[in-house]
Amino acid sequence: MEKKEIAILLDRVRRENPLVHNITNVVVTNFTANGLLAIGASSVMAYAQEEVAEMARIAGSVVLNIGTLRPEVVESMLIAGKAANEQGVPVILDPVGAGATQYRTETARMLMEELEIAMMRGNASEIANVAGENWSIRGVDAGESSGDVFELAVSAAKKLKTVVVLTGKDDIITDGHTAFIVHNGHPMLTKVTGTGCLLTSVIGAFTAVEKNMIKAATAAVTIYGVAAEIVADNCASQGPGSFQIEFLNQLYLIGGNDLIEKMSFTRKEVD
Ligand code: ATP
Ligand code: TZP
Ligand code: MG
Ligand code: MG
Repeated sequence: MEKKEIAILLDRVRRENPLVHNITNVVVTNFTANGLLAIGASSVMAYAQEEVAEMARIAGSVVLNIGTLRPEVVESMLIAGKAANEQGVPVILDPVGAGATQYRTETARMLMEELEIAMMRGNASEIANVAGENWSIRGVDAGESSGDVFELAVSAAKKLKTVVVLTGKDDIITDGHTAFIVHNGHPMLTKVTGTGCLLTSVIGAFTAVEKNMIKAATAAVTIYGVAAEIVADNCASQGPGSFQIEFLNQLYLIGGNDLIEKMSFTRKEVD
């Protein structure tokens, strides 16, 4: 993937203004809606079983996020996911906290089984737990592990037959054969709740304008990471409150040579 292609995909998001249907958690709802608007997409949150199929059908993508799951919302996820699958609308899963409780792990696995999930985005623990490997997890945050995250992403993608986006210091995007490793990002992203969840929805926006899931995710993850780096470089106050606001501003402002110059990713063929 060329750096220029990433800038072109950002332009497409801004021109086409895709609608992302989010069934997400109560912590990140407002941040997700504002982040999607800032990058140039549109956002709707709809949860009622009476309307989710209709909403999913008119959306450019559907993002399912299990951060504060409840049985009736899980049912809505299945209805929305099936309607999206029938219509060819990509469905992205964020298995927030998978591995922390049995309910989360089983729900994430059930959604993977029942739906055609085009992509799953999570931290190493979440990906490992959905794929059936036992990594430590603390609540919704990644646990410590000495495991090889690249190997984990590749094996999870193969096993789950989906594109895996495993985030952390480096981000790995792979279908189990081709992989991109994105080096952009900043540790301040871990000091603001919902930056992972928003990233999953931003990826959703890119899947609405680019059918190649690896390209869509690599573009979204790279732009997101560069935006965080620019904020960390420019922001007068180094605290998380200012970072959160300036990050939204930067998702809106990012582009041009700055973006191209700061992008850093490598491609790796697995077999
Ligand atoms: P967690 O709850 O474990 O923080 P998450 O779902 O919030 O997980 P992250 O893995 O933190 O998701 O990814 C969110 C964003 O933060 C991504 O863009 C990722 O590249 C970035 N990120 C996470 N950790 C770091 C780090 N140590 N250095 C740079 N960027 C990071
Ligand atoms: N608790 C349930 S969902 C959630 C918390 C704190 C937000 C998690 O957001 P992220 O993006 O995974 O950090
Ligand atoms: Mg986080
Ligand atoms: Mg998360």
